Amino acid sequence: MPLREADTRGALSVAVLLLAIGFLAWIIVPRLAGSNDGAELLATDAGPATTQQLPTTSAPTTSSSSIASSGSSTSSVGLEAAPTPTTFPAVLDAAITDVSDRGDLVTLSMDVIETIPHDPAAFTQGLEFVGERLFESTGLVGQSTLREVDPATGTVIRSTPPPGDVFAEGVTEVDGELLQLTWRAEVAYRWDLETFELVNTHRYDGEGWGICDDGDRLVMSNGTSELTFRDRASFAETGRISVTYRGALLDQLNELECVGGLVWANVWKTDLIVVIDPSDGAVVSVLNAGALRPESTLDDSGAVLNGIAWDAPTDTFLLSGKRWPVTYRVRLVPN
Ligand SMILES: [Ca+2]
Repeated sequence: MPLREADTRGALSVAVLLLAIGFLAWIIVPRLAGSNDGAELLATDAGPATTQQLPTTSAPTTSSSSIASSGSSTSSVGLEAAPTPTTFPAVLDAAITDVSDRGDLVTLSMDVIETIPHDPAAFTQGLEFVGERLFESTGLVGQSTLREVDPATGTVIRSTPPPGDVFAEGVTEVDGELLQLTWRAEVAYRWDLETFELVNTHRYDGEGWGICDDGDRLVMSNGTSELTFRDRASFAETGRISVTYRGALLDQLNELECVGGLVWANVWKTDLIVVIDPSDGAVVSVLNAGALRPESTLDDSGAVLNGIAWDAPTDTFLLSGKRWPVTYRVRLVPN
């Protein structure tokens, strides 16, 4: 019967197909079960460097607490494992934890030689010595001030608010005047140092964060990786440079201090200070100042290290922070 012949042929076809599948399974399955090639290939594609670098970046040494408090550690692993590490904060984590691979970088240590009271309400944006006198700029809308502070006692000698509801930023001295930036108002105020009278204003584009005067030009930060150079009298931009750490852009540059032809910079929301060669923008030194963070500020995420003033006669630095109850005088030494 045609129907029975078709059924027989169909059954034979199914049997042949099952045999073929069984044969293939017999050949292939033992090979897969007995080899790690597949797993190794996957691991390679995923990047073995990731697994190798995890222990290094997730278990930093004694500096771990300060780095963790800066909030920079959690994202470091992924960035560190990327083929081209680029921006903050991974590169700075590397500066502290990977000392063996720091190249020409000089890490700094500090000796605290004096602890000075500091107004805990001061949201410090800039510190500047003029001779033996200390000046400070504080921020926040409605709380911004320009003030003179006794560097021995921390007592506020005098204080004045900038005009309007601006958020003040960094300050530096220029030929007997104090130049004070604002965050987003795009205006800089020039104050008479002796009278605290406003003598001039300058307009600029974008944000203002930190400023210092190297004697020939002003250096200004704006929270990016760029430093802008400006004319000391007109405030006109004369150039700019990108700041890099091992060739990677470094942003969040905040309060500045010009010392010895180099530019010192707080890196916002970290316990780190970097030293920049303004000729090429390269970071040449790093200081981890995490040990300075007052315990009473640990619950205040905005109370970060900020404020660098170099005291030339003693070659020491005053370092403080936003809403810190103390300012420290430190002497820095290369490791
Ligand atoms: Ca400064």
